[in-house]
Amino acid sequence: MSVERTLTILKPDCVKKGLIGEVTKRIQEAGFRIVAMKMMQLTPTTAGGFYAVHKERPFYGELCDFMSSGPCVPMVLEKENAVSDFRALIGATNPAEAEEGTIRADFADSVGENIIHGSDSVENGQLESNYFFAESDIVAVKGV
Ligand code: 3AN
Repeated sequence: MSVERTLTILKPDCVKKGLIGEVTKRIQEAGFRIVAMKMMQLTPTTAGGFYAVHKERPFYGELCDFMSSGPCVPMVLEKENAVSDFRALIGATNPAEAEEGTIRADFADSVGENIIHGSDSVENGQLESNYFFAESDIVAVKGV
């Protein structure tokens, strides 16, 4: 297995519920290295650019409004097999279908407000990391 990068976003509902610490702890305890992170507020336009792939979907407007409704915390994570291991850690998009013990099963309210994002492929992990971070923002983290 090779070391991969994935992009996560602690979404506005995660921040509003005071769960930044709890969710970050789970991410680190699962062996992910945080190699970049920041807190920021997206605009509907920057949220829309990130989710451009969903532009034609009926929930796109709602998604952009939600993602720009408050601060969020994007992070770049590294780990062997990071992309699929992270998707397993967060659980299914719809929290009602997410496996017990996953982040979405434990904290998310609905498919629209589901606490956390995780890239769905290595290629998207890189593209999505580039959406929020310059390569010079990414640090080398060793020994954790
Ligand atoms: P995931 O984030 O699990 O990869 P995607 O890529 O299918 O899921 O969807 C991106 C985001 O769009 C989801 N995280 C969720 O916030 C929102 N979303 C997906 N499906 C729906 C839906 N049926 N209704 C409302 N929002 C949705």
